Amino acid sequence: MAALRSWDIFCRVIDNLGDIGVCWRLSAELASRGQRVRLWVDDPSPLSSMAPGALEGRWPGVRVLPWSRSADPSVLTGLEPADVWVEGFGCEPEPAFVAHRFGGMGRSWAPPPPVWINLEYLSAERFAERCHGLPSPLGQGPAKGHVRWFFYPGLTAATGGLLRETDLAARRAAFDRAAWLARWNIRLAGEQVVSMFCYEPAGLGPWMRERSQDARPTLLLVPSGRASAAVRSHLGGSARATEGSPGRHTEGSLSIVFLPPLTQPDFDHLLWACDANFVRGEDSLVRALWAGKPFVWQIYPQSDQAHQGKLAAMLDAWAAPASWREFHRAWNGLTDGNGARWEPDRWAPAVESVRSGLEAQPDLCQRLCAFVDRAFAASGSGGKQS
Ligand code: TRH
Repeated sequence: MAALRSWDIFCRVIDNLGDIGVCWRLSAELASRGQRVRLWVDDPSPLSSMAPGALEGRWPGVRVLPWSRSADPSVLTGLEPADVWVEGFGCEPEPAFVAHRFGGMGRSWAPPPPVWINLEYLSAERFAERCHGLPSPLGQGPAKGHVRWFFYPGLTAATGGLLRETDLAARRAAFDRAAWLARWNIRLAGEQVVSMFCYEPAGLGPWMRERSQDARPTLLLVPSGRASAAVRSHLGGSARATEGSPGRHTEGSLSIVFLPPLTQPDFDHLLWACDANFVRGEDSLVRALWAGKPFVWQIYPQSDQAHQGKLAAMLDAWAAPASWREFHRAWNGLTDGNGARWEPDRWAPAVESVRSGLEAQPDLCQRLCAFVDRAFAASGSGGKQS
């Protein structure tokens, strides 16, 4: 049983939904386990659809605060010091925030320093195991001499694991697919149902064309935003129109339903309702793993091409069969697509094997709380527990 503590989680939104998606999921899950969380974020707007009520202070255990206030002296003066700091993806808390906490160290009334964690990006590359849990001593600034710890999510026991809610398996088992689809006026008539959460993969148009000419009908469910714009750009006529044109758009055997912005739990429901899923970035990849349906991952592309090694390591970690691997390489623009076959049914056993292996491991929050407990024990301060 982990000690109950207070947490400051810092999030700067660089692009897309992943930064806030991960930081929110971590915040909400820690809170559901009794931890008290303040989430400092520079652009909280995606939370209005991802987690309704969070911005209005109606989320038990989590307070969402504007990033700018973390540098405001009048806010800092009255702020109860947190036991743990988690910065998402090296986002660096404001110098004023750090100075306020560490500047007074050594005074008789100073609280013990927080355990300061840098939560890194998910990767299956070797360095994640190598670097997970390493200290990074701060060489300058008001926190000079203190330590920040690297915490790497990952797929193995030697990493920080993956975010997973304690009630996830039970919720998935109780999920009523027909009822969820009926919310979007969908009644199935034998189609394969596929979700499409992607950037702008070159293979999207050809894949849609193939499905439209396939003997097997496909129903494509498309969440709003970049994915929706990408799919629309391959459609003709009215469906090409902007976000918000409701109803089904049909091209041959392919029909498409565009969805509004979903809550995070509903994003899971989308993945559970489908026979196969296209996902992107990191958080939706993890959700696709938990959904346990055949999926294709579009990795976030990096200008230095570092994503290529990251994709290869992930495919290795899944022991992906050849056709799954080939489809991934094509979808991520690493091949011309010749030879990549859409065969989700053949990928299903591998996905199930990865999912069940990962579910047997402790989740990220368990590992993070245990890590923090050990860090406090080693420092001799114990931290303040509630
Ligand atoms: O949005 P992303 O592409 O985020 C990416 C990656 O995280 C990448 O590593 C990062 O560097 C880059 O942004 C800047 O994909 P990701 O990570 O899957 O995050 C999407 C989140 O949005 C996920 O938490 C699910 C959530 N979501 C909803 O809650 N409702 C929705 O309707 C949709 C479409 C997504």
